[in-house]
Amino acid sequence: MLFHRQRRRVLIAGVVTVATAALGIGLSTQFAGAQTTLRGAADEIGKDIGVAVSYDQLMNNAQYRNIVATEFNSLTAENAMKWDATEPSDGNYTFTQADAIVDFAEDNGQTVHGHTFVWHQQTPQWVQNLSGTAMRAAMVDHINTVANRYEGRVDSWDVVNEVVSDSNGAMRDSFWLRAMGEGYITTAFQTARAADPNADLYINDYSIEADNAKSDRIYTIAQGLVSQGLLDGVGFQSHLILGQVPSTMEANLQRFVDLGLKVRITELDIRIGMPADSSELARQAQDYERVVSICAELADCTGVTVWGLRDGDSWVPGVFPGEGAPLLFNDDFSKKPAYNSVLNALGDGTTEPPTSDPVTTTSPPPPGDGCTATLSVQSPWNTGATYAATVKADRALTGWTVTWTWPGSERISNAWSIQGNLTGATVTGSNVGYNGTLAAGQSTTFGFNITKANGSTASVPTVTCTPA
Ligand code: 9MR
Repeated sequence: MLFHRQRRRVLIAGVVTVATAALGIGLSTQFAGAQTTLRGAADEIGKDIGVAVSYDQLMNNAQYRNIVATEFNSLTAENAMKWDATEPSDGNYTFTQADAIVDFAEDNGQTVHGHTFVWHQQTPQWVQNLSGTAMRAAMVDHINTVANRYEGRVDSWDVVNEVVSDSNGAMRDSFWLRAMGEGYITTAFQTARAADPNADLYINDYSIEADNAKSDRIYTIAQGLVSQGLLDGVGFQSHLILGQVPSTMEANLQRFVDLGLKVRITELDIRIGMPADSSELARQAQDYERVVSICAELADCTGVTVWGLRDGDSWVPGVFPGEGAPLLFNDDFSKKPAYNSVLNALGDGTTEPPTSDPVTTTSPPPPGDGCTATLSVQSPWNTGATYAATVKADRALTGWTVTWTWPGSERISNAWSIQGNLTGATVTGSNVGYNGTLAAGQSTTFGFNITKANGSTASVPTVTCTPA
């Protein structure tokens, strides 16, 4: 694609302020050590760890807000961005709930994965009753209005959701298909692309985690959209059943990556027959670890979103009576075994030190200046770029400072996992609370976005790293 989205993670000082203007409630939480939060661990490996959030809980439950802000670096509205919530009647848009969630994400330095424009559920009857031509117009207006409103604030969108049926990979027989024919999918993507060229556009579905007839159909649709430059990623919802993580999941995701696409686990939950005993919870933890590891180890997997915070927040028991306990937190906000296994899969917030031969003793790391740091351009666009940076400790460190000078007019506009004097021609920044302590040989990361002269190349200055 021509444009790449700008990462909007704005954590500059390592302090998460759990507040939104809409909520009018402020609560500062010192960001815990990287080892102790999913967010810290995910940041270190450059992945999203997301959660689907409920507007009501975000409004009314301070503990919920606090955990959403400290444990996750990405949000999806579980319901607040769907058509019935944003345009309940023709042309009457209601953004109170969606705005509050996007504000919250912004206040807490989180990305937003938008869900969803075109779905056969939670779309009001007035849309379903329209003729093909009128339905097309309503779809275009809806996507334009919602995408424009959140342009620059929502990083990626599930443009269409669940367009393939469960029977043999046939297209879903939805009111969209009946009124508009299969072209409704292309129309949706063309509209979304034009409305927000910087957002990543996804096709999202369930039961496509394995290599099967349904994922084959998604693959064919994806090929067509890729050839038109309209698709950036595939969302694998991953509403899974205990013990049934598909054996082909990794290879299946890889074949979409091989099309040049990003992949993302968009709605992860793993349900258990109730009541869940401790061995089932342990098995669930293993299943979670496997799914998150698949994403952690696949460079083009952007991240994992869990579909709700606590077990009691989940949609599962309502739809599958007798099944439940599918998420990472208990209803009292205590962590389940699956929480710890997700943390493990994300690398525990630490980069593994090089493995040493258990028989021979290893010599201490060679003496150096203490640390080295490098910058790399992740995604450039005409007037800016996102950078990833790595700081590597040559010996045990309790903190670090990096400095460099931009050769031209490049300037940092926002940064994460680093603090200091960041916005001038000479940048001087230090670790934040959770990424200063490093063992010899260990690495950590920070990142930032820059603005630059239109069309210029994003330069890669040499960085000097000094231990604290
Ligand atoms: O979790 C959502 C639940 O609160 C809603 O009642 C339901 C309505 O259909 O949608 C649930 O989320 C779904 C998501 O939007 C699309 N994939 C399946 C999810 C679970 O049903």
